[in-house]
Parts: sequence; C-alpha cells; structure tokens
Amino acid sequence: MAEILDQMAKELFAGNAKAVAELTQKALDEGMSPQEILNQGLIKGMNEVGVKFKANEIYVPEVLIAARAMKAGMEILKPKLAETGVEPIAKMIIGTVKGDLHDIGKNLVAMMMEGAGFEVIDLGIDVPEEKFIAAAKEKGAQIVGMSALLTTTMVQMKENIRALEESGIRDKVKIMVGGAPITQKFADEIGADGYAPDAASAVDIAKSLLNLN
Ligand code: B1M
Repeated sequence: MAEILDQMAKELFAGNAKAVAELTQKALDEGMSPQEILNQGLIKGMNEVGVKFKANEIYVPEVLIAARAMKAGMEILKPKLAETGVEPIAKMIIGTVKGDLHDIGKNLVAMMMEGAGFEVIDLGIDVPEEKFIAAAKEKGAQIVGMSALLTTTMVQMKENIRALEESGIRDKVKIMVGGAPITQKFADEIGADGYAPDAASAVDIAKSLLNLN
C-alpha cells in the first residue's frame, strides 16, 4: 500500500501529472484514506520539491511542473477530502498588490502552501486593499499574504497593513510579504509579521507564525 504513495511522491517530484492522477485514483480504489494519500503521497512529494528548491538543486520551471502534478492529484482528492471533512491546517488568502500584475512567484507560493496542507484563497493580481480585507473577513483566514515585484508597488503593502488595522482585523491575522524587491528590513518597517525570500521558505514561515511547526 505504502508503495503507491512513495511512487506518487516520486512522480509528483518528477512533474508527471498523469501518473500522479492515476496513482491518486488507484490509492482511493484500494481503500486508502484521502488524508493518508494527501499527507504521505502528494504533500510528501511537494515537501521534497521545497527542500530541493531551497537548496538551489531545482529551479522555477521544475517547481511549476511539480505544482501542476500536485494539482492533478488534488483535483481527484478534493471532493473526497470534502466528503470526509478533512480540515486544512490553516487558511491563507494571497494576492499581488494593487498596481502590480506579476503573478508567477505568487502562484508558486500559493502552490507550495497548498502542497503543505493550507487552504489557499488566491485573489489574483492588482488586488486593492478592500479586497484583501473583505476576503480575510469572509474566509476567516489566519494568514494574509501579499506579493509585489515592483519598487513602485511594494509601498502598497504598507497601505494594506494600515487598512487592515483600520478595519479592525489586523490582530486576527498574520501578515506575510514577499517578492523580489522585498527584504526582511522592509517587512519589519511596514509592520508585517513575516517575510519569505522564496516559496519553500514561505511554508516554513507561515507554519512558524501559526505555531504549526
Ligand atoms: Co516585469 N519587471 N514588469 N513583467 N518582470 C520585473 C519585476 C523587473 C525587475 C524587470 C527589470 O527591469 N529588470 C522590473 C521591476 C523594476 C523595479 O521595480 N525595480 C519590471 C518592470 C519594470 C515591469 C513593467 C513596469 C515593464 C513595463 O511595462 N515597462 C511592467 C509592470 C506591469 C505591472 O505589474 N503593472 C512589467 C510587466 C511584466 C510582464 C507582464 C511582462 C511579466 C509578468 C508576467 C506574470 O507574472 N504573469 C514580467 C516579468 C515576467 C518580469 C520578470 C522578468 C520576472 C518576474 C518573475 O516572474 N520572476 C522580472 C525580472 C526578474 O525578476 N528577473 C520583472 C520569477 C518568480 C518565481 O520570482 O516573483 O521574485 P518572484 O517570486 C519569488 C520570490 O520573490 C518569492 O517566492 C517566489 C518563488 O520563489 N515571493 C514570495 C514572491 N511573492 C511572495 C509572497 C510571499 C512570500 C514569498 O508571501 C506572501
């Protein structure tokens, strides 16, 4: 039984979406629980992707291909997870800030977070502060993630944090920021709770912010 899951993790790491989908279905057919398939197959494979990506042993294209394979497995698993009432480890909303259209890095972060068991609500690009606030309230998110790639839009993060404070939900969420021009120093200056330089570290930071490590 465990062999299927090991194989699934390997195929996911290799970015073989078709094989991951087939193995996910096979594991379900053989009576494995959706939770077990998620944790020991899909998340295990994605964790390995995160480790290698952080160590510069694989790069963005490989991560994107692995993420697509993860998605293929998740499409089969998601309805079963819903049926069995398996809860995500936490909820995160994420978006690229107002005025900014870059989303490759943000999408990678979202995929890695999903791969780690978070429910991710992706608000897309060019997201105004009202949308971050409304989504955080409506979804009951524990983490608000913001991405910016331009020096002209990174300042919008500060505006968003101010707006979250004014809306009264600042203390109910952890705010995480990232993107090429963002630094730990900038994150501290604007009052964010966490900063991650890459998608794999984003998972570690998010977990530590929520004491899930
Ligand atoms: Co644009 N662009 N771009 N661009 N673009 C940059 C960012 C730029 C550095 C290129 C350059 O001049 N050398 C420059 C910014 C300069 C600056 O601000 N100092 C720039 C510019 C100027 C522009 C335009 C203004 C160009 C123009 O029209 N004159 C324009 C702006 C549009 C807008 O946003 N309003 C523009 C447009 C575009 C495209 C649409 C053509 C395209 C985006 C396509 C898309 O995203 N769908 C694009 C691209 C592709 C780039 C470059 C080439 C690549 C960005 C990228 O995807 N990197 C970029 C130059 C470069 O970086 N080499 C550039 C790969 C990605 C995986 O990395 O996004 O850093 P990154 O994400 C990483 C980490 O940062 C981190 O994890 C990710 C994965 O490890 N991370 C987080 C990201 N978000 C996070 C959130 C977190 C945690 C970690 O927590 C929530």
